[in-house]
Amino acid sequence: MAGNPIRSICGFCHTNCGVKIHLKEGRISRIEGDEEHPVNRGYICPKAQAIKPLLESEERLKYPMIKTKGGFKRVSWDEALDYAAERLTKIRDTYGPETVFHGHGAPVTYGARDGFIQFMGLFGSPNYTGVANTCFVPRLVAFMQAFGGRPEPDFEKTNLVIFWGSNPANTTRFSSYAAYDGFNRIIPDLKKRGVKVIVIDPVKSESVSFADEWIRPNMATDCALGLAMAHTIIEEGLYDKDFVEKWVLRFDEIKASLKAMTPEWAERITSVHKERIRGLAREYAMAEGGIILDGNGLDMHTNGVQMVRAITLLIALTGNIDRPGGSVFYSVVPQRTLPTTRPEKKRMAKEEFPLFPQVPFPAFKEALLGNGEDRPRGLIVHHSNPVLVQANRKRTEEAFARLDFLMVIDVFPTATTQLADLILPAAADFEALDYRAYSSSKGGFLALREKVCEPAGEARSVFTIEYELAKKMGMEREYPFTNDEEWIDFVLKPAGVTVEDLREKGIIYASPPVEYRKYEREGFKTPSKRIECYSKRFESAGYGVLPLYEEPRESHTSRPQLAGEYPLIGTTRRPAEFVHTKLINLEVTRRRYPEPYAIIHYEDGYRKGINDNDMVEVASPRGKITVRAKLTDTIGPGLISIDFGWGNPTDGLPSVNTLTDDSVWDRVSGGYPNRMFICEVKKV
Ligand SMILES: Nc1nc2c(c(=O)[nH]1)N[C@H]1C(S)=C(S)[C@@H](COP(=O)(O)OP(=O)(O)OC[C@H]3O[C@@H](n4cnc5c(=O)[nH]c(N)nc54)[C@H](O)[C@@H]3O)O[C@H]1N2
Ligand SMILES: Nc1nc2c(c(=O)[nH]1)N[C@H]1C(S)=C(S)[C@@H](COP(=O)(O)OP(=O)(O)OC[C@H]3O[C@@H](n4cnc5c(=O)[nH]c(N)nc54)[C@H](O)[C@@H]3O)O[C@H]1N2
Ligand code: SF4
Ligand SMILES: [Mo]
Repeated sequence: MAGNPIRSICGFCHTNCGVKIHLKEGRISRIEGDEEHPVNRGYICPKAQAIKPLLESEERLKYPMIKTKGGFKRVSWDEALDYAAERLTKIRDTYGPETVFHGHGAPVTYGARDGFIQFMGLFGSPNYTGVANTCFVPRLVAFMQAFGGRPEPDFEKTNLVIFWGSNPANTTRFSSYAAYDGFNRIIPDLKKRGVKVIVIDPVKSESVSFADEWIRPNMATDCALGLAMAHTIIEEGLYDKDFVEKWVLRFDEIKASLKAMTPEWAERITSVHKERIRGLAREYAMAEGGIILDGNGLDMHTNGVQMVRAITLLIALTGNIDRPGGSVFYSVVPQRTLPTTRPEKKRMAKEEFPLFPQVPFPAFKEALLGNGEDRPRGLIVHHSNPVLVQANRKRTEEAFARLDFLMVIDVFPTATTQLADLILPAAADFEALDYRAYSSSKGGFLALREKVCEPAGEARSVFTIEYELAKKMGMEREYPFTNDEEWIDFVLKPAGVTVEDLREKGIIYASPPVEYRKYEREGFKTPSKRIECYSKRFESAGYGVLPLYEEPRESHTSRPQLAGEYPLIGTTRRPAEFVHTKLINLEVTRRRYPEPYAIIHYEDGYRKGINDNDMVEVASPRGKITVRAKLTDTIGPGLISIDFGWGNPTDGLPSVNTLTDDSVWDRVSGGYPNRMFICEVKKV
């Protein structure tokens, strides 16, 4: 660390904005956006003001703790790591290394992405699980099969933007990992250029405020909407014929399969008027460079992967792939991936979920609750809060109670650390070195998350914890790094950039600027080198060679016997003021957003005798929670939206995932329907 202010990057969300941290007498005095950082160009969102309160919070975990009969007991690092080594070794010797799992959270930082990954490889377990079933990876699976990669939106050159199941007004998630010279300028720039913005969302989200048009399909019916758009595009001859002929595999079969999927058919499923579906299809097909930005609203449904397959079809038919203004493949900074050693054992549930790159959480959870001899025995949770973020909190807790050993590495006490056998305190962002790679039209670049202060109490950086534990278990010789700086230097070797370089130069570009239509040179990265919306890989995995609309698996139609008792559909919301379960416990955030709300339409409120600000009980087949009602018209009658994030011991408020369903999931990705559950609400 050097200088004042210190240039670093915020890691609260995936946007990873550049920040300048001013110090006064060794303590943070002020935080501002870094105008030289291409992600934010000086802008920072209000959440960044939580950096100092988080680092200085009295609630932080400050030393290792072991669970005893009388509660948690403070221990030294030496005792803690001896204990972990002993428990993990015992599991390995008794049941095999593959019965120890790794549970990760959203990879908002690369520390979160890479922590304990090398450890797992050397320990001998291929079993990684975590939040991937709820976030991004269900969409990634559909994109990988179709195009061999996940494209980024080319906002700079586009002529039409469709935010489909995404709400960047709250989440700042305008891309997966790309930078656009200030994300806060994207919308104003689109407006200045007269580019139309459309939002497709069952809820009137905050992003509707800057949209020119809002399309409101019924929850989880987007696949039908997309297929009917594809039908229209083909029927009206609006597809890019030259492109399709050359690059889209089996167009004739695609065309035949879409024959019956008319806008009339889709209107009955989605409630979107047939002429609006036709209009939307025409606009997208004729935009000469249009973007569909798929969002997290599509992940947490039992038919989410099929929705995104329909979206890939629209992108393919219109040729909006890797061309100016469409969905493009920016270059990526080359990095080494961990672990460096792949265990021989096959990952669990690979046959059931052949297209998913890890063990989907439902497969892990059901195995844990089952009686198989090979069931999971140990879990290392790093940077995640699975008890609150996966469906059906109570059953997740029951499952975790069956683990022989649960080790949780976190910065605060959480609903998950409460169940742990061993809690290890982690250094937070700015207390340890980290880095980040971004894509952009000017090329892929790197930035350093510089350390600003010492970790709270005895907290340690994750790579220090990992290496020290590996040492205790005699695995250190195969470690390519022993601390944070060496980790970064190791993974950035292919880019030829070191921590020292980043300290000296700040932002470093390390891969080439955008090149459109790379497929003309090298084809797509699929087995056939062409676009595989018609997918033999999906078919051989048992899912249908082409996308098909499937009824959501927790709806009134699929559960008619429960429809009377639970006549409403519940969904969950992600407020802008915090990130998942993070920041909620801090006074700065609590002042702005004190508690979770149930957002209910005026009509439902009137019918049920509920007034604004009343406390209401929301019940689902899994359980009940009591929250405050907000009556609005941002949601349609029959739908109720509950804020997601609470439920930690530090807030003592209810978690919406007490209500969500873990008995059904997306067959491809294990996606739980966390955004859709049947429920009832009454005044308390
Ligand atoms: N402030 C803040 N920022 C964050 C996060 C956070 O928690 N807080 N989380 C980060 C993470 S991990 C992620 S994954 C991203 C997510 O960011 P986005 O991809 O922008 O997704 P969400 O904000 O979850 O918005 C999803 C929208 O989809 C809608 N939706 C729900 N079901 C359906 C459906 O069936 N069809 C359609 N069309 N829409 C549907 C919801 O009503 C919601 O408005 O945000 C990141 N940024
Ligand atoms: N109903 C419903 N469920 C959802 C969602 C939803 O919208 N609705 N969203 C889903 C999505 S998209 C996602 S990504 C997941 C999010 O799931 P998670 O990523 O598991 O959720 P977070 O709350 O971000 O948990 C991160 C944990 O890491 C800790 N932490 C913070 N900084 C550090 C650090 O530097 N080191 C370590 N070791 N720990 C740290 C935090 O204290 C927190 O406990 O939730 C999913 N679940
Ligand atoms: S929380 Fe705000 S400041 Fe931090 S990375 Fe996300 S958008 Fe940027
Ligand atoms: Mo996420």
